[in-house]
Amino acid sequence: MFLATSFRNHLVAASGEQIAAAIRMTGGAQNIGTSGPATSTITKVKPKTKRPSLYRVLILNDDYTPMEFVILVLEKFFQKDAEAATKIMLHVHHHGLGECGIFTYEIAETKVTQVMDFARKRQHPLQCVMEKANA
Ligand code: TYC
Repeated sequence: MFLATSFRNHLVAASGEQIAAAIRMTGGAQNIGTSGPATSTITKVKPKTKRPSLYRVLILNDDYTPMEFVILVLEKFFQKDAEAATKIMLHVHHHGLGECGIFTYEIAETKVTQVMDFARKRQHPLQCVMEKANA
């Protein structure tokens, strides 16, 4: 609405909270003493918020970690109830690996560390890894 009458050679920024308008006077000293009106330029600035990359946290099967311990891990670190934890554990037992959850990088990294530390402390060979999720 301040883009009233005295602008020429300008780009008009659409209004809205995601669009910042950078305004600068152009011409500077050259405008002094000229007959034309002062000139301003309004430049659209792209909003730069990006969705974070996501990572899958996986557990791997082995021959020694007790089924009950894997269920406990899924309940304790991934907020699964007993039924969901049992399903995931059996999927891993039969297929070799399975997904515990999908998280941003730092949270996935923390989960992996927590699971690995917990398993090592109990002397179980359970392995937990993360991989970048698609899209
Ligand atoms: N295969 C293990 C057993 O028979 C159970 C197990 C399941 C281990 C899932 C690890 O991520 C795992 N005791």
